[in-house]
Amino acid sequence: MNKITDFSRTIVALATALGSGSIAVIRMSGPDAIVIINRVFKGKNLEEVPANTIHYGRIVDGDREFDQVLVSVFHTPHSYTGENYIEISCHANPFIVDDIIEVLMNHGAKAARAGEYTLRAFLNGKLDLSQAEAVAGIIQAKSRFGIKNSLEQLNGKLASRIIQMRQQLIDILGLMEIDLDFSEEEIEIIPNAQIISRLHKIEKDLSELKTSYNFAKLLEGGIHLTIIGEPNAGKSTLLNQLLGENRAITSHIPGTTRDTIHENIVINDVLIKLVDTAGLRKTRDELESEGIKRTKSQALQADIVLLVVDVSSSISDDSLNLVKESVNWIKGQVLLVANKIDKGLNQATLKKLSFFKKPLVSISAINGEGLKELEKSIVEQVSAGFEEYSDDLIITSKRQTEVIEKTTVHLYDARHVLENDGGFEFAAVDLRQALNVLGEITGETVTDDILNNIFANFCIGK
Ligand SMILES: Nc1nc2c(ncn2[C@@H]2O[C@H](COP(=O)(O)OP(=O)(O)OP(=O)(O)O)[C@@H](O)[C@H]2O)c(=O)[nH]1
Ligand SMILES: [Mg+2]
Repeated sequence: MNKITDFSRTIVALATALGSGSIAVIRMSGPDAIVIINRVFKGKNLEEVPANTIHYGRIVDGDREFDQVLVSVFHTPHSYTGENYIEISCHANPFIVDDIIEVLMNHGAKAARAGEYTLRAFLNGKLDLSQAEAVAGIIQAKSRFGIKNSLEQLNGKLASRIIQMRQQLIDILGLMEIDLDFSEEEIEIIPNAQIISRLHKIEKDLSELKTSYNFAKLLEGGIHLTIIGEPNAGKSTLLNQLLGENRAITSHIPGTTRDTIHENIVINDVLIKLVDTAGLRKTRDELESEGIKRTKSQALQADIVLLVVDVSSSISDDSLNLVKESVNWIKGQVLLVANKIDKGLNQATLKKLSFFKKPLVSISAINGEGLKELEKSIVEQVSAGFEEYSDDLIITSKRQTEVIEKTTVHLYDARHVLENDGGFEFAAVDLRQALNVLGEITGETVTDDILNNIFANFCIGK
């Protein structure tokens, strides 16, 4: 018996969400899946039908009928789990689902644990560990971006990259071992420097993968975008325009917005968490001061800050200083937004703003002119931290990132040994560790504890 799943037992669970609906799917996998369903299925003899076929019939046990169903039949090894496997499509009523599962259990199936189908699929070599994680990733993704990444992982993109890197390590180790065999004879098979540079390259590839995780996290969690600027610059008008609704109060009176206003929008499938804030200026008003404190805190937390300036009128020295200071203390990306262009451009103001080296984004918050360009700039800012990637392979799991970190430490140690002329035999120890750890991504080298941890995060029926 395998320690983490008992392959001799047939497992059953609901695969679709619990609740009422038109159809629910119950899946059963294991050596007796077809025998068990056949005992309660009134219709064709399912033990005699060909694989990959669907059959209409009724689920009946004794004199009790439970539902009219469709049963899909798959034979080992050509199924999701690699075992004999059936799917029952029944009417989605929780009583019906419960009863059918109970009947199947009475006839020999046992309740599946969380992730047990995908675990079996992994153990039977139907998918590697990164693909198994991708299954959970697809289901849990909070954006289309997340789904796309997980789908690519399910297609084996990450796995093939990791296998390639491991092969490079195996090649290096092989050369080092040959070199050691010939060490008595003073024949150098591969120069130290060449191994060092090859290790460098692998470390760099791993580091890119690791950064991609931060990027994925940013996009999955949404981009925090804060609108700041002097009072009356048109921040609230801009928020309303981006939202397409009259959410925030706007007025010609400076200091209209006192508290922060939070709303979400989606641009190009990316969730943007918008925050409108109180205008920044020196004030004695206690309430306004509190508002300005909040503005600063929101701007500090933001991934992107829209710094709005009214470019239709002359900018005061105080306001200009405020803009300059903001650019210094903001940690995220800054977009300088030139507003109110419908009222004309004040050339002196534009000149004063030329200290800002990046192009301004010109808009009219009131009539929406330039909004599309602004949205485009926002999207460009989002992908700005991403330029260093030579391809679009993105890691979505924390576990995978940790494996990469551990691998990098071993590679660094190996390289360090070589750089200090420590000898191949010592570097090889670190390299073997790196190779071993890296294999945890695809599951080539993996312990039961790691597997239990991963699959415990799945839902029942996956
Ligand atoms: N002509 C013109 N007027 C604008 C534009 N954007 C905003 N306004 C006007 O400028 C005034 C101030 O706009 P708000 O959006 O309230 O400005 P704010 O930056 O939120 O101001 P505070 O909340 O006081 O910090 C209002 O009268 C708006 O109608 C614009 O693009 N063109
Ligand atoms: Mg406002």
